[in-house]
Amino acid sequence: MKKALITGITGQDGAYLAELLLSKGYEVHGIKRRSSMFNTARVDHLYQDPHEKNVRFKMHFGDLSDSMNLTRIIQEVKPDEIYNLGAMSHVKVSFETPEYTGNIDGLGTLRVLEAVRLLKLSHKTRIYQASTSELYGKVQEVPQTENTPFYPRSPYGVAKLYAYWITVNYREAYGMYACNGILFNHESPIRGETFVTRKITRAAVRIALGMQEHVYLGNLDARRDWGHAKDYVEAMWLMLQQDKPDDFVIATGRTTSVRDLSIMAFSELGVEIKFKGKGLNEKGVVVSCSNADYRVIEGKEVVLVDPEYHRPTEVDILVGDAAKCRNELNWEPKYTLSELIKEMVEADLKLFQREKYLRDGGHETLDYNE
Ligand code: NDP
Ligand code: GDR
Repeated sequence: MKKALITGITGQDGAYLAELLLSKGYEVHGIKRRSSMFNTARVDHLYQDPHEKNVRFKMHFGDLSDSMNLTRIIQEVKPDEIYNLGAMSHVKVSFETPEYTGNIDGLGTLRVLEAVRLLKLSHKTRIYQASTSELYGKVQEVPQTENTPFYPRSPYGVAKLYAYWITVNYREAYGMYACNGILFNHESPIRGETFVTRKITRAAVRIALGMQEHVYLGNLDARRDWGHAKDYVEAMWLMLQQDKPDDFVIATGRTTSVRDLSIMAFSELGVEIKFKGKGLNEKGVVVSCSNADYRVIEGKEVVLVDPEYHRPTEVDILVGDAAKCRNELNWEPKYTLSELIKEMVEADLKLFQREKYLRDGGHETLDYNE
C-alpha cells in the first residue's frame, strides 16, 4: 500500500486530494495546524477512528514553520509521495503578512525538501510542490506556458517563486523526484469564502434569499482561468506517477473577468444583472428576476466596488496553455466554468436555505459572532 503525506490537508485541495488518494487505496497522512477551534471540517467525512484496524487516514499536528516537526513526521511516515499544499494562500493577505508568507510558502517548501534529503529518503519519496499561475504576474505572454517568464506581483507570488526554484534545484542537485504543478485558479463548493468565486456565489445566494443587501468587490476587470479543484488534484497525482519528474501547467485555457463571473453566478439563480457606471462607481444592477421567491427587484444595486479590495499590484490576466499536460499526462479538465459555478451556487443555496430556515424559526445557529 502506498503512503502519501499531505501538508495543507485541511484546505480545499488537501480535502479533494485526500479523497482521491483514499479511493486509489493509499494510506493518507495529513498535517493539520493546532487551532483554538476545530479546523478539519473539509476532511471530517474522511475521519477514521484510530482505535479501529486498518486505518488509512491519519492526521498529525504540525506546521511548515517547524523543521523538527516536519522531519519527525516524515521520518515516522516514510511516505512514497509528499504533496506540499500547505500555504498562506491568499494573495491580498500576503501584502499584510509578507514575512510570514515568505516563511511558510517559500522556506516551508525548503524545509520539506531538506527533511527528505537529510532522512535519505530521496530515492523513495516523490514530492509535489503546489506552484501557481501567480508566478507569471505581470503579463509577459498570453496564454502562459511552462516557458513563459515569471514576474510575480505579490509577496505570495514572490514566496512561491522561491519554492518553485528550490524544488527545481533539489531535483537537479540531488536527483530528487520533485515536480512543480503550475496550477491556475481552481475552485469548488469548499473553496475558502474570501476568494472571489466563493465570495460571489455566497453573496448572490444570500442576496437572493434576502439575507444580505449587496456585495463589495475590488477589481472587476481582472481575468482568471478558473477550473474545478476536483479535476486539478487528479493532475497533481498524475505528475508523481511518471518515469521522470517535470513541471506542468494545469489550466482550462479559457479566461473570464470577475465582472462576467458575477453575471454568471446571479444568472444561475434566475437573476439577470447588468454593470453600469465606471471605476469606483461601477455597479451591478438587477435587470430582472425570474424566481418570485427571491427578494430582488429590478434596479437593486447588488454589486458595488470598494477600493479596499484592490491590490497594491495586480495580476491583470491569466490564461494557461496546458498542452504539455494534455500530451504527456493525458489530463484534461472535465468541468466547464458554467458547471463549476452551477455546483458552487447550488451548494451555497443549500447551505443558506438551511441557515435561513433555522433563523426564521427562531433557532440558534452555529454562528459565534452573534
Ligand atoms: P487553502 O487556503 O484552502 O489551504 C491551505 C492549507 O494550508 C490549509 O490546510 C491551511 O491550514 C494550510 N496552512 C496554512 N498555513 C500553514 C502552515 N503555517 N503550516 C502548515 N499548513 C498551513 O488553499 P488551496 O487548497 O486552495 O491551495 C492549496 C495549495 O495550492 C496552496 O499552496 C496554494 O497556494 C496553491 N495553489 C492554489 C490554487 C488555487 O486556485 N486554489 C492555484 C495554485 C496554487 P488551515 O486550514 O489551518 O488554515
Ligand atoms: P487569486 O484569487 O488572487 O487569483 O489567487 P482571488 O479569488 O483572491 O482573486 C482573483 C481576482 O479577483 C479579483 N477580485 C477580488 N478578489 C478577492 N479575493 N476579493 C474581492 O472582493 C475581489 N474583487 C476582485 C482579485 O483582485 C484577483 O484579480 C488564487 C489563490 O488560490 C492563490 O493561492 C493561487 O495561487 C492563485 O489563485 C492561482
